[in-house]
Amino acid sequence: MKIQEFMQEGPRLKNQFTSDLFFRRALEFFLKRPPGQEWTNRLHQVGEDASGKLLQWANQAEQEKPRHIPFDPWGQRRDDVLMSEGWKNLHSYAAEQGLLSTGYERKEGPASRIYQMALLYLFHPSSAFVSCPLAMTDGAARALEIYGDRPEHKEAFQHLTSNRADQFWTSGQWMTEKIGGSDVGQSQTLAEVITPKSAEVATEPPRDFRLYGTKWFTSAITSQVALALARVCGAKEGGQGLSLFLVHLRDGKSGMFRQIQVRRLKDKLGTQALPTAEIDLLGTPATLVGEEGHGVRKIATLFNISRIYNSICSVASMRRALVLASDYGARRNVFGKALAEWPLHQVTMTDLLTAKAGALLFVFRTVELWGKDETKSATTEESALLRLMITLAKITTGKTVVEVASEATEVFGGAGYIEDTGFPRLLRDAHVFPIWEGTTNVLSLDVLRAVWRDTPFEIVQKDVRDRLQRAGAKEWTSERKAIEEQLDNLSLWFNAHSKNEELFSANARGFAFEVTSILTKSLFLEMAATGKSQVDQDLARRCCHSRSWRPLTPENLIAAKTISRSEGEI
Ligand code: MFK
Repeated sequence: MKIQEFMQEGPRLKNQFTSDLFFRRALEFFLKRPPGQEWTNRLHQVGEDASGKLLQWANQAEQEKPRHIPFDPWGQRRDDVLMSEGWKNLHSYAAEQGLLSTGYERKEGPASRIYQMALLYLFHPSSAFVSCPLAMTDGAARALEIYGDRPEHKEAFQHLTSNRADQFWTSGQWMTEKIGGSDVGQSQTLAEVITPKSAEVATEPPRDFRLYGTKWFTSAITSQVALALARVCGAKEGGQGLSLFLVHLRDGKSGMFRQIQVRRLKDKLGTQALPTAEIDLLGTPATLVGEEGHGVRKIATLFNISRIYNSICSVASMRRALVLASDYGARRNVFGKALAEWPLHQVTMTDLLTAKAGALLFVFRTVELWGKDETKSATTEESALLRLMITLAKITTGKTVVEVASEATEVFGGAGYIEDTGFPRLLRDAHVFPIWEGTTNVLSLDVLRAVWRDTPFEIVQKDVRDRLQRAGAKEWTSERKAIEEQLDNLSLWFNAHSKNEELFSANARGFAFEVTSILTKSLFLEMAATGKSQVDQDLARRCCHSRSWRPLTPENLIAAKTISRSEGEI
């Protein structure tokens, strides 16, 4: 007797642009019209490649991990970092498809960043984290555009924003040191001035330095340039005493590092195709970018852009996890019917898809403001809102992607736990998002800094109320009321407690999620009320009536102190 062997079909990936109807409607919502034909073709192409050749290159990059060769056979220091062809192809593709240049050509005016981030959204999940060097490159380009004042800064800017693979450079961001990545103001790297020739002394302050110190997390060590923080010898302590420097990593002729030694590549939980290194700066030549000082403020330009990338890539990873899980749900037969037909699975997926859709709206709203701000078409309130929303987007999407990746992996049962299905990698990679460019708690404290200094809470209130007004149709009255009530409760809490630093900071995470929730609901509502899609209406109803936050009271805080300090007792 021949037993017919059961074969489970794996999930399949279709064109990632054409099949993502919610994303397409969201783009129209923010662009206020469908993308033109030329853009539709570009997005279609990247969507197609994301399920084809990009995926193959990414798999190659993951299999042939970066290798550090510290010495040549004769003992001479080399510090070569060998990368796979797949990785290099992904770099070239990113340049040629305008993943960077679109943001700087600004052909679409304020909407240019929306188009650029749409490309990133499609590219990232099949990019083996080439998206990480792109994030830093974009941030560095913007910092050089604002602060760069030397011919070499302008030249680097041209390369960083080029759409020609043979001209395109990437940039590192050298910030984190052994003392950690959070308290940047404690950075210990020193910048020693290179004594200028006597003729220059009288005319301008010194610009050429040598850097000495250790940078502890330098992703993309294969980049051509990096922006680094260092303290000019004798400058004051803290973030204001730091300055921003441009480093050209390699000697133009020999291709060797310029007074840089790679200690080792990091052995990371995920993002293993990405060459993240520990490096020693041993008198590395560097030029000062802008005036001396205010390094943290200057590098904030860079890390804010990386945080936007982080948020877009988080949502893109959620999409990848969920589109695979959805496809699999239709193929997988269990207890007599398709997995997708089981009510509990449907509810589980609905929660995840709603979370992903909300996150997508929130980050693209952030991107909309970013594009307006950069092209000087934002109002003062919009620029202030952007400052807060970048941090909120990073906090909330970084947390959500971990949950979504974990749940989506579970949809596959034991298969999701097997390495070559790709799910373990997706899960490991997801964990970088809440850490890369600032942890959840550090950024939650940044939310306090934002509402105290830069984004008065009234700006959030006004943005929500304006949006609710635009979603004014009668059939949405109960959703509007639900959002208004949530906003009123939060406003009351904010007015009562925002000056109590200890209580506010203990509640910072909950507060960040609550503000994000309210803004997201208002976006869902406007999109549903002004559009025609039944799915969007269902999503809006589900999201708008979801539960809201319960802040910690002073009594809870006292209990939290006791519990958290119990030193192993619990
Ligand atoms: C895919 C990758 C895989 C590789 C693995 C990665 C593993 C992770 C490796 C890392 O370490 S990533 C780096 C993570 N670190 C960060 O992202 C930094 C986190 N810390 C913060 O964000 C702190 O809030 C901050 C360092 C900014 C606090 O520093 P300070 O010196 O206490 O800030 P301060 O005095 O409040 O602000 C200094 C200036 O910066 C002010 O401007 P002024 O100089 O004009 O007064 C602020 O307005 C400005 N500023 C601070 N935060 C800002 C900002 N401006 C805009 N946006 C912000 N968010």
